[in-house]
Amino acid sequence: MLDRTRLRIAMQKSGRLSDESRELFARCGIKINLQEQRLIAFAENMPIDILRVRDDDIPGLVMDGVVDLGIIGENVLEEELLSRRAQGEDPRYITLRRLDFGGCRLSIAMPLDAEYQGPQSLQNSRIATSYPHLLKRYLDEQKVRFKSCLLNGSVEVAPRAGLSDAICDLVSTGATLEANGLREVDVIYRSKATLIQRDGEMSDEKQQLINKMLTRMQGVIQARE
Ligand code: PRT
Ligand code: ZN
Repeated sequence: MLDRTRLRIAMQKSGRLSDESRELFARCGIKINLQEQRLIAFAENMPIDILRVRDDDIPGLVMDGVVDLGIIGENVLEEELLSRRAQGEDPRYITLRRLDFGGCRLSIAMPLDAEYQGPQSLQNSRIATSYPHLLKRYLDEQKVRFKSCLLNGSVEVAPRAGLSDAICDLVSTGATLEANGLREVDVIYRSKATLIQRDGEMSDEKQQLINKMLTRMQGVIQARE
C-alpha cells in the first residue's frame, strides 16, 4: 500500500522529458534510485515517491488528485485540459513553475508546393494531428472550418500518404518536417515543460517539502540562466 503521507510526483518514464526531470530532482538534492524498471521509485533522503509513467497520463493523474505534483509538457497539459472541458468537466491544477527544458512549438505544416496565405488557406481542409483540441481552439478563433484526422504517431507522413492536406505537430529543429517535404506555415502554441500541483488541501509537511523544492529549483534554474 502506498504511503499517502509521502509526496507523490509523476514524471515521464522514458522520453524527451525524463533525463532532464531526473536531473532536476538530483539538483534539488532528491536522491532517487531509478535504475530499476519500476513504476515507483522511492527517494532515499526525503519522503518523496516518484511515479514513472507515459507523459500523456501525467495531467490526468494531477487533475484527478492521484499524485501531488507532475512534470509535463504544456502542450500535453493544455490538450488534456481542453479535452476534459469538452467533456463537461472542470479540471483543476496549480502551475508551480515553468521549467527551462522541453521547449518546442506546435505548428501547422503543409507540403512544399501547397499555397498558404494565412489560416484562411486551410478552409475545409483535412489536418492530421495528435492535438485536436489545441488545433480546434486556434482555427475556431480564425473562423476556419476544417476536418481533423487524429493520429498519435507518424503525423508527418499523413499528407504523403494521402490522409490529410496539412499537419499540426510538434517541431523543435524542423528537421522532421524538412525530411518529409513539409513547410512550417504557422505556429499555434509554444510549449515548455512545467511543474504542476494538484488542487486541494496539502498537509503542512508536504507543503513545506514543496516549498523547499521550489526554493532549490529557483537556485538551480537561475544558475543555468
Ligand atoms: O512514451 P511517452 O508517451 O511518455 O512519450 P512520447 O513519445 O509521447 O513523448 P516524447 O518523449 O516524444 O515527448 C515528450 C514531450 O517533449 C512533448 O510532449 C513535448 O512537450 C516535448 N518535446 C520537445 C517534443 C519535441 N521537443 C519534439 N521535437 N516532443 C516531440 N517532438 C517530436 C515531434 O513530434 C516530431 O516528431 O520530434 C519531432 C520533431 O522534431 P524536430 O527536431 O525534427 O523538429
Ligand atoms: Zn506520450
